[in-house]
Amino acid sequence: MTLLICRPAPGLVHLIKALFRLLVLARIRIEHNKEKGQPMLSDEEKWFFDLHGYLVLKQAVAGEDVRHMVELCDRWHAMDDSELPAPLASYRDANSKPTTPRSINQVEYVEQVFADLILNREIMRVVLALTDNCPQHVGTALTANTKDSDDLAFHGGLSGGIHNPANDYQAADGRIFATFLNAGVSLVDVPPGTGFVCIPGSHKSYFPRPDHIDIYDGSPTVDNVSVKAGDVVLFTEALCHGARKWTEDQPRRSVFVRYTTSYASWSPGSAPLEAYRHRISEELYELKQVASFRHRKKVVERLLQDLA
Ligand SMILES: O=C(O)CCC(=O)C(=O)O
Repeated sequence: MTLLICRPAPGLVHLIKALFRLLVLARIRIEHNKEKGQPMLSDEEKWFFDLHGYLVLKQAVAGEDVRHMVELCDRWHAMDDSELPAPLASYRDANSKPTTPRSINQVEYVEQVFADLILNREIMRVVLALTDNCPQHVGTALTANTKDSDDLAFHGGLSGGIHNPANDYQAADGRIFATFLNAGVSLVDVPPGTGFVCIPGSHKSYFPRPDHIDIYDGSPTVDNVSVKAGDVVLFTEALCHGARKWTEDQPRRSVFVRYTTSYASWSPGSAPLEAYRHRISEELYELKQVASFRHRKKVVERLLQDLA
């Protein structure tokens, strides 16, 4: 009688065996991917990123989240700095330089949608690969450009000499390694002729850029990347880049999410805000921390398992 109760049905045994086989296969795949070092990027993505210094991740952010972020962007950008809920703060005082595009930072401590954006699966897939699985989140800037905003001149770009390890770029042994990345998330459609521009390949150039080359030059020297709402332009900050003047009636709303390697950081002081720690998840708190290059963060382990 007891035996009859304990013996599992043959169908169940098959199911358990099949599940076990799946688990073993998944484990093998993770190990295999770890060995290859950069499992998360396709060969074509590696080729494109190495050649140009950026990737476009199409529709990486859900429409519902984009709409929510636009709403928050409009609400907060209509406020003076003194009225913003803590710990929101403008990068530069909007009153003293009114034509500088205004960026509002620390948004992830106030609204979950920005915390989710930092850990967005598609963005993290690329960030993990490029930082050799040692990322640190160092900042999130919710930015609005209007027709009255200044354009942003070219900055970044390499020209020979010693590479600063805090903003380095290397490609070798089938891998890419970059220590400072910016995921430019567009919350609106950006028509050609305006928005993000860069000099493709300038993240590994040897010769200095001639003085007359500027953000309004055309192809093939300058790439003007037109994107749709929900697309992400993920670039190495070693790339020479800038932004053309905005030409549309409705503001350009973007979120710039910045990541570095956890040990060679462009902004070593940008650790999590301890006073607001309770507002973010343990995973995000960990992602914001400095760590040794030998240390594998738990959040990275979890993401690698999810992505495998
Ligand atoms: O507005 C843009 O697309 C460029 C932003 C930029 O240059 C930066 O975040 O470093």
